[in-house]
Amino acid sequence: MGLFDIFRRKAKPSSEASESTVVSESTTESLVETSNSQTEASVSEASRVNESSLTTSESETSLASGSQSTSLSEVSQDSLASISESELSASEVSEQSLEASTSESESTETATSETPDETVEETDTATTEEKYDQGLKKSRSGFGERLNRFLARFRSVDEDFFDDLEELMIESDVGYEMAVRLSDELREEVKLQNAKSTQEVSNVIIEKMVELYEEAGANEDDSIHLAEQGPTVIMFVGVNGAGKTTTIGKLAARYKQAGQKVLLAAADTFRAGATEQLEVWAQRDGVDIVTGPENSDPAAVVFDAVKKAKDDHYDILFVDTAGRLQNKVNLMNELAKMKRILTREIPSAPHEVLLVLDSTTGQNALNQAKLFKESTDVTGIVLTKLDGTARGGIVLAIRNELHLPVKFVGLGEKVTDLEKFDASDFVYGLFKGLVNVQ
Ligand SMILES: Nc1nc2c(ncn2[C@@H]2O[C@H](COP(=O)(O)OP(=O)(O)OP(=O)(O)O)[C@@H](O)[C@H]2O)c(=O)[nH]1
Ligand SMILES: [Mg+2]
Repeated sequence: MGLFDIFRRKAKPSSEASESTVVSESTTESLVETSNSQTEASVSEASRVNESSLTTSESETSLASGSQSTSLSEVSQDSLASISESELSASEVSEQSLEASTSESESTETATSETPDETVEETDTATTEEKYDQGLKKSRSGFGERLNRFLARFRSVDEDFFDDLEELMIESDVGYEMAVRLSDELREEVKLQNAKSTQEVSNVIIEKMVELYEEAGANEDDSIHLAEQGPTVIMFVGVNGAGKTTTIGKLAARYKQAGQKVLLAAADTFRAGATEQLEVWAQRDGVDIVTGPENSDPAAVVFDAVKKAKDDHYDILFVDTAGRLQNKVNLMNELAKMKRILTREIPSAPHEVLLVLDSTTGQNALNQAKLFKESTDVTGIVLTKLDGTARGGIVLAIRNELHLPVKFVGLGEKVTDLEKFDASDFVYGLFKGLVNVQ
């Protein structure tokens, strides 16, 4: 669907736009329904052989510092592609990289005290569109309005214009590759459409951005894969502080409300207080949880949980994992071990391995994603804290550089602040007010 179709449809008053309710539908029912219809969808993302390689220590430093590193090109040829999920060989994995990337978030050790202050019963009347609208406020002013100011300043669309536009795009986290491609294609497009006024040029830019975005995601499957029968198992991975536990808390509430029997596995036995944090969510959501002692083997928790899920006929099992172990080898080995146990008990499990990324960390989140993708079969992304970043362009970079579907977005800290990713809602939330559809 073209950009202007999205804007025309959404701009209609809701009484006229019966169609738009389909897009903005965010009920848990629709969530579950969509997923059900996709049960046999392939895990092609997961099985795709990864050709890129592990970042070297230079880029690890940048991971640790959270800097806007451009060291993606500085990768070693130390590829992880050959490592099968069950045979993660310690010698082939860089010891420090995840340690470095995770140690930056020491402060989130206190996350235990940050328990959800909402209950599931809380009524939330905001529609998906309103939530995107609210959640993308910062990005809109940071990215969208910056674009607007930039356009207003320019008198002629010349080389300087495209250079500056490219820079603005990179600063907005759309990714280097995307920024360059965008400005290249825009050169042609602006000429082709004979765009002269600020509004015309703005429309062309945004339209092109959406076009490239849609093109990059043509084969993406953003549905949630459910088990054909028996429990669906969804594992959450990602560095500490990314929002794994919070996302599980939010999702569990949604599935519970949709009438599903939900079980949580507190397989982060590493961080002090992590189990208690998930227990608080379980209690508030009114769902069951399997826990283990601190520092015990997380795979044992996973084993107990998957057995319980099978024996007691749960519909869905969410597995929370540690964001940090002593080093990357341990973390990746733990994840592989958990997956092996799940697969032994339920051959089709895990049905999803969702990588949780903190959008406020920009390029750093992308670097982390590349590391995880190389050593774990990630099936999709949960992009959290979109409400806290002014650079929503990261959604474009994820699609363009990672080729992993964003399946959910976190738009706030409340239990209701999680939405299934909807490209139309996202684009509209980001550029609303900047595009003239007359
Ligand atoms: N604003 C905002 N905050 C979020 C969102 N998702 C998570 N958070 C906050 O991010 C912080 C860390 O979230 P956690 O869920 O504890 O992160 P985690 O990945 O489980 O971290 P570890 O358990 O340390 O590995 C918490 O304060 C959450 O409330 C979001 O979408 N928006
Ligand atoms: Mg956690």
